Amino acid sequence: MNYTITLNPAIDRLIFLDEKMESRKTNRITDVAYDIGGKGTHGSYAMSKLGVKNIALGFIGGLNSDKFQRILDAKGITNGFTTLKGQATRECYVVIDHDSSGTTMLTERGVKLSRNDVDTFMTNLQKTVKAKDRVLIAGSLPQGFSLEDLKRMIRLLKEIGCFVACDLSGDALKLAVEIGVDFIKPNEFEVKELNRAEENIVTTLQILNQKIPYIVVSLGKDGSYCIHEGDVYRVKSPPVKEVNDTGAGDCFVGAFLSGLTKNYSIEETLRLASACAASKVMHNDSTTFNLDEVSDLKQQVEIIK
Ligand code: TA6
Repeated sequence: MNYTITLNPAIDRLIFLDEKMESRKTNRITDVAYDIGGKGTHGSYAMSKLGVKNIALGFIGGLNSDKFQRILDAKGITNGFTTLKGQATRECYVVIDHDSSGTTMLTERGVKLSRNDVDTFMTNLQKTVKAKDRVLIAGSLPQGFSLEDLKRMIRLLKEIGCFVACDLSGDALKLAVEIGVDFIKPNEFEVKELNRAEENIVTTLQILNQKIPYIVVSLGKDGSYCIHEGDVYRVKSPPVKEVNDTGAGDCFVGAFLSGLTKNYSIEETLRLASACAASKVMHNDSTTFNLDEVSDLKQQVEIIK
């Protein structure tokens, strides 16, 4: 079974404007829509859409859990979130203007966990996952969940024998690298931060790859680098008309894990992930991609080894 863990999920409030947002101006909203937010939930959506069974885990606030659950159900995401009484799942505001010169995202802090919340989650996780399960830990850490807790969770999953994928940033990413997980997806700036000796990007990746079997470096519109078994792949995304890039990286990760689950070759996995992310960018919410578009876009992904 595959699992995603989104410790601090969100409801994305998509705010559409006809004109570019500007300060010192009344920016008129033309439409508002809602989608699921938080990186692991998006990974779950991508896997489900590609026919890969998975369960989304994490914490949600009880005050708006109906709204959150309705979106999960509409998106077909099987889940087992832990509900925190008296708290609300955060909202993330995504501003999308008509000519789509890139979205602006504003994120709330989210839920606050007690020691008991964290300990109960770890105990349940230990009872749920089995050796060889794939577990994606993605998104920011909520208040009350420390780096020590993250270390404990990754170690627990590794001891059980799970494949541990992490889409984390900052100190959480550094910790995942230090422990040695199975998959990371830093962006090019984060790779530079991981690279204390200041070698070039390929050398850095080759060093990291001795510990981490799958590394994808996202380059936004320009595609990605992937390193696996010492081989470096430069992946160029197909050109598409961008409507909303929110969630494209998360979609890539979910599709990448789907490819691995289906035992695709690394090239086929990268082709699938890149095409799903490109299709996602053409849609105006945070999750949606289209399978017909994906099969066309797959032909246009360029991979150089
Ligand atoms: O990557 C997009 C997204 O998942 C949004 O949907 C939004 O909810 C946000 O990222 C959350 O990111 P964070 O890093 O705060 O967990």
